[in-house]
Amino acid sequence: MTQLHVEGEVRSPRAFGFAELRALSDQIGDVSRLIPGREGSAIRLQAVLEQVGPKETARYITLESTDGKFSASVPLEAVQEGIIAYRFNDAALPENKGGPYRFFIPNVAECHVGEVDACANVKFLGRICLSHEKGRDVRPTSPQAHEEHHHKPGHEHLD
Ligand SMILES: Nc1nc2c(c(=O)[nH]1)N[C@H]1C(S)=C(S)[C@@H](COP(=O)(O)O)O[C@H]1N2
Ligand SMILES: [Mo]
Repeated sequence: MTQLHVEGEVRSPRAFGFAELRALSDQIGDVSRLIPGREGSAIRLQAVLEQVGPKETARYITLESTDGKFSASVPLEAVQEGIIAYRFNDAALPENKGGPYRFFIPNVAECHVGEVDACANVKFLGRICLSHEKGRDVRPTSPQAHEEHHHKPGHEHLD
């Protein structure tokens, strides 16, 4: 089963599966209460980070898809409220919802408005890496690039 790897500038890098995330406290039973229109249950990013112990040097968080094709890197401080959706009806979050692990930033700006935007809501999340310098970021940077991005096969907006 796919696992979520959390590594980089942390004291105890480790991987989490459904059961490990389910066992943490700070569960969010209904994602739609934080992010209207989105379904499923989630765990707070902070609860996951507590397990690995970020080092003081960590300033950026890079969120990478399992296939390695998509990656966003944003200041750690800006995503304190971030959540990882991983559960739907007590089973793994399905792929059509960005599962098995999907990052969401509540109340985030629209695409291309500021450094942290909805483009950083990484689907099919496979790796979280903390670092001192900004990491790999392939988010589209212009409205045109964004338009093209969403016309690539397999990158349509999800339900
Ligand atoms: N793995 C992956 N995550 C991704 C993307 C992608 O292409 N691949 N696109 C991003 C962009 S640019 C946006 S705007 C949002 C769109 O999410 P939605 O389809 O759920 O609305 O997903 C983000 N997460
Ligand atoms: Mo986007």
